[in-house]
Amino acid sequence: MTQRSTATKIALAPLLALSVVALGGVASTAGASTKATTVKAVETEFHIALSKKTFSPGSYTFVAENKGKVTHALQISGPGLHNATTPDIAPGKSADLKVTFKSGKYDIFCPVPGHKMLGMNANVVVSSTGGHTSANKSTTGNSTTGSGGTAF
Ligand SMILES: [Cu+2]
Repeated sequence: MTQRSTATKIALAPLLALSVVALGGVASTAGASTKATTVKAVETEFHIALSKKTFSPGSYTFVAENKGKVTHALQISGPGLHNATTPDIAPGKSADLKVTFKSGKYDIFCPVPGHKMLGMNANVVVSSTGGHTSANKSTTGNSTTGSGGTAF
C-alpha cells in the first residue's frame, strides 16, 4: 500500500513540473501580445533608470525591477492617471505597471516615504512627435469590413 502511493507521487512529479513550465510560457506569451510598449524601470537607492527617454501617447507597461537592497515601488502620476502604483517590490523582485499616456508631463517615482526626495524621481514629457501636419487622417477607415470571415 505505502509503496504504491509513493510510486504514484513520483510518477506525478514530472507532470506537475511540466505543467508549471507550460503555464509560465503561456503567461509570458499573453503579456507580449498586448500592444503596450514595455519600459524597464530599474530601481536602486536612490535612483530610477528608465530604458526609454522619449514617450508618445499610448499604452505602456512599466516593468519595475528592484535592484536595490530595500523595498521599493513605482508610482506614476500625470494626465489621466490617478496615482497608478505597483505593490511594494522586495529587493530582487519586479512588478508590472500598465498605464496609458496622453500628451503632457508625467512624474515617475518611488512612493516609499522619503525615496522620491532622495532621488527616485523621473519626469517625462509625453508628446505626439513629428512636426508633420496631422491632417492626413483620412487614410484610416474605409477598409472593406463586413466580409464576415472566410468560411461559409
Ligand atoms: Cu524606493
